[in-house]
Amino acid sequence: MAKTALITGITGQDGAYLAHFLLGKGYKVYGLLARRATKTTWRLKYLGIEGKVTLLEGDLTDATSLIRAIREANPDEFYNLGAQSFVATSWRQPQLTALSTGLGALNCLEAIRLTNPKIKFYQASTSEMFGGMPEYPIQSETTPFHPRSPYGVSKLFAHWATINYRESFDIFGCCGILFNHESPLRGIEFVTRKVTDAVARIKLGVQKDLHLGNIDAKRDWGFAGDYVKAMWLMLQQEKPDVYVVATGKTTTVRDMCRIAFDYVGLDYEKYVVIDPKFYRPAEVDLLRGDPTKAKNILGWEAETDLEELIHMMVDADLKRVQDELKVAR
Ligand code: NDP
Ligand code: GDR
Repeated sequence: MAKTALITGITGQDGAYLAHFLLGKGYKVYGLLARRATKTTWRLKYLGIEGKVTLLEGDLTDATSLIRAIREANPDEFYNLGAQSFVATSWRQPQLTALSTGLGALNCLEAIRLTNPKIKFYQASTSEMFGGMPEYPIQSETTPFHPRSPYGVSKLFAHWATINYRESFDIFGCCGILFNHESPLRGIEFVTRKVTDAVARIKLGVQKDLHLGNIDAKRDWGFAGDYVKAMWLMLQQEKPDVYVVATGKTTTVRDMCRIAFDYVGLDYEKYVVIDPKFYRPAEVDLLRGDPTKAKNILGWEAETDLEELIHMMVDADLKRVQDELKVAR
């Protein structure tokens, strides 16, 4: 019989890719839709699945809405991808971040416990929980945590809440410690998309330069389309567990810029302006994940390298900006 999934954060980058992936596997897909003044379903539209998923109004900070959503969807699997996910914002809105990113996960777990404890639960944990400390140049499932932002602290609460509900109530709770993953559907505030959008605009003559913060930070970047498969695989195992999902390679923001500008024949050094406005109160300097466990147990491996990913994003942004310019004419 076809399975049913409920996804929080379905309007975000990962939610849209995961919904697309699960529909392809024959799932009935429900998504939690937070009430906003303007429409938020553009990513579902982009992937051609807007009419193929059922959206239920609710918010992670309102546990009653989660209980209602579970009653209506009656899911086999629950993916908690919803969050205030932008690290920089978490210093400006720490309480909101703790409520949605941290307590929101606890609300999901409680809603599952009170309705149907057999529902399998996926928590979107993050490499930000490691904090990129120099003594741990490669991070695995056994690396100590040292979060460096209100976002990282909130995610660590959600991570341990998931493990605690497994140990306390036997909930099938899995945590994917995902390293940065990007796509043409990435929010414009994140550095890869900010760069690929700027490259497109500079190339097409509608932007002069690109203001960035710390371009010496190193990240392990993969493609979101590959990473959602790992989320699903975790819930198909016999036992719930924690897995690092990463490429195993790390690159500076500077070199990522170089790849993007080179692709359209421009020299990044002529356009990138270092702007202290984009520095963070505490930085995560180096992230590089060890995906050995995911490979050995889930049979999962990243399939898209950084160059391919950035080229895909620049191509998508060139098309978007060209379309914008056509409409404006
Ligand atoms: P996005 O920021 O693209 O999406 C976040 C989603 O959460 C959106 O659908 C948003 O809804 C929803 N949301 C925010 N607040 C609430 C709330 N209070 N109630 C209900 N829904 C809410 O994130 P990504 O898709 O990139 O990431 C998915 C998850 O994985 C997040 O939890 C993120 O922290 C985590 N993660 C992401 C990584 C990455 O590199 N992308 C790496 C590791 C972890 P709306 O559209 O209405 O704002
Ligand atoms: P991150 O992603 O904080 O790793 O969190 P982001 O793309 O925002 O930053 C990556 C690195 O780039 C540096 N940087 C800049 N970042 C942004 N956004 N804008 C700039 O102008 C800029 N200049 C330099 C940052 O300082 C940082 O070092 C993402 C999110 O998706 C989280 O939700 C997720 O948990 C982690 O990835 C893994």
